[in-house]
Amino acid sequence: MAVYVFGHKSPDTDAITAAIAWAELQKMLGVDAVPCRQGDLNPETKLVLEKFGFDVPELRTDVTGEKYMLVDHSDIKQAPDNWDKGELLAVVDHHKIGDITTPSPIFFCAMPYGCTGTILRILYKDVFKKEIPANIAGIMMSAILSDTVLFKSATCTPQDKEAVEDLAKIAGIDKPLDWGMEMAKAKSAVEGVAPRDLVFRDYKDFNMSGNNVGIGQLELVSLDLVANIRDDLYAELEKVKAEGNRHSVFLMLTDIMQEATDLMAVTDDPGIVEKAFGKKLEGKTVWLPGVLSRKKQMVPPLEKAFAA
Ligand SMILES: [Mn+2]
Repeated sequence: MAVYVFGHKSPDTDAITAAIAWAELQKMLGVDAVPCRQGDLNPETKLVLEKFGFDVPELRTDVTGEKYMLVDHSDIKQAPDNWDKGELLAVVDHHKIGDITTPSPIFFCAMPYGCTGTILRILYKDVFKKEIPANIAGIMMSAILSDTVLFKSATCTPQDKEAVEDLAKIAGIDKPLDWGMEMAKAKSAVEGVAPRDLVFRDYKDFNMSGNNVGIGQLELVSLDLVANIRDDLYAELEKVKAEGNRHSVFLMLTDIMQEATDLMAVTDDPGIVEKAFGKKLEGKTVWLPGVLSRKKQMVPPLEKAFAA
């Protein structure tokens, strides 16, 4: 029986490549693992799969009656539908532990590194003692460059840098940072994309002290790219908030060269922004220097503010 491997909803490069790389390792171990995606690929992920010669994983959104594994998340809100009506066999993740539970023991591996790809390299090498195929090394390396924003993110660890160095050799990539910059440019593509698709390009829902909170992120090589569509993005955030009965919807407009985020917020309580970040909204946004990471610099202060 097939075992389906899922990254989170609104997949990013790590969610997709980790599903492929973990499924490949499972196949080496004799499991009939099939990588899946829960949504459309962003332009960066498409570029990565093309470069290293992988097909787009099949679309699946429900695991009723299926055996499955999760990578890059363990939050119910980001997992496939009916997660509790299938059998979860494994989790490999680098986020805070989520709210998924199981009735039996499973393989559960969480490490606080910058990317699931970094953990997968350790699992290949040190736990299951398998060679990493060159093309798999290429997508894992790409995911680490993406998740750590070319090593600039607060989430980046020495293990991530070591992994990129090693994986680049296996993949035959001479200058991984040059490749990372090419990926960043692809990820910045906003022209001709509907505002709704931009909001959901890299979007996650959270439950914060009983409040539905959505946080999207656009990583851009320059904020000029969105200068003309800010009002459209804001209008879309208002819609998303109303549709999902959400308390707040945030969109991080992250300038990866300036290393800062202009945080756009639609919220029932504008005070929550000041509580979390010590700065008031000015109009639609608040400027947060040094903030690149949703996981480390957005979610924890917001959760604290909501809990207070
Ligand atoms: Mn990740």
